[in-house]
Amino acid sequence: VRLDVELPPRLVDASVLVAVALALLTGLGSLLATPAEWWVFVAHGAVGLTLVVLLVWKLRRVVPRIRAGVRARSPTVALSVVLALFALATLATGTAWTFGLVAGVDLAGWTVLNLHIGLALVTLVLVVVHLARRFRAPTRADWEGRRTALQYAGLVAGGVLAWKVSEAVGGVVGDRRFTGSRREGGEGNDFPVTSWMLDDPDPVDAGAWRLHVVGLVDTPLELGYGDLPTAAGEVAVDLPPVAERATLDCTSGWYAEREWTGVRVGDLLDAAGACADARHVVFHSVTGYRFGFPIEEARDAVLATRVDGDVLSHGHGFPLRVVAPGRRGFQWVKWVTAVEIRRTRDLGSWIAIFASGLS
Ligand SMILES: Nc1nc2c(c(=O)[nH]1)N[C@H]1C(S)=C(S)[C@@H](COP(=O)(O)O)O[C@H]1N2
Ligand SMILES: [Mo]
Repeated sequence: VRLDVELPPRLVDASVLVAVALALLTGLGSLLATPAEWWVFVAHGAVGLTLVVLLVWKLRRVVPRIRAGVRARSPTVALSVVLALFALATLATGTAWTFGLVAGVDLAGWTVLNLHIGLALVTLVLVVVHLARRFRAPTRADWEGRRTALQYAGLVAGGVLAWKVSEAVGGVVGDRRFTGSRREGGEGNDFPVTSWMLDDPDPVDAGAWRLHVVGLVDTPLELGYGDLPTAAGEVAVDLPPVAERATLDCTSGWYAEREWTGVRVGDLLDAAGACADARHVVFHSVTGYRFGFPIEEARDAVLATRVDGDVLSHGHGFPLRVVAPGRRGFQWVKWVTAVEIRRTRDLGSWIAIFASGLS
């Protein structure tokens, strides 16, 4: 009895295309997702592992044709070979990371997870070129096999199951969080400093430093370091100290749970008197880096001066950094100098986080 689990060729190809699109969307989504959106990570893993099966089917079918094409020095086939190599490298790095096999590997400051993202983006470009040259839509006959629905169900179930197994293995081997990030132990300032290459300011002089609270407020504020509440419990006017345990989770694949102390952004907004039509709060760094949140969420964020009771080190954003529980690390702006209250969302932040430090 032949076990007919394999889909017809054109359905395999169409499924690869759908899976690649889903992998891209969930992969990009995973860089933004909050804990409530945990399913984005599950979907990314399951889609990736499903792609492994689809590609095995596809490669088994096309290898003879590729051999012939290589002998004939066909440029289309050469491109296909390069695409296959990048696709396999993307899947291999993603899988190896998931299973905790390459957690400690350091590629000149980059993790294997960063490499996975880079390979995925190159693969995507190659896929688009490949499609433009070779795409054939599935025909109606391809869909009419009696088993098609069953085959798809099996494929998806297999992907989810494989992801579950990888969760268990990765959790044990690598102390992995649901985002795929691995735990950095230690305490206080003892965790990696992660800044964009060019976002490397001189240490900030606390005496000269000012925090500006500006925009849609009744009274713009200008605070010095001494105006901020300290962990010792001194209370500046209207700004009680707050302490909050929160997890900094960097998209390069590590996380650190710490206790952060400082001032709640909501208290700062109340001190300045945020206007009724204020909707967004943007945090500006001395480097030009900036990021913002909807005002209700921003109110719950903390501007921290200390981590586990120790004054923030320069690398971690002294004198003041954003602590945004539930948000990924890149949104935890360091070396904050201004809090801007606005009516509209700040799309320019998406440019600033890549371009800051260039100037
Ligand atoms: N001004 C500024 N803030 C920044 C960054 C940066 O490059 N510049 N990097 C972000 C990224 S990607 C992460 S993961 C966290 C890392 O914080 P850490 O260096 O204290 O670990 O800071 C974020 N805040
Ligand atoms: Mo990060």
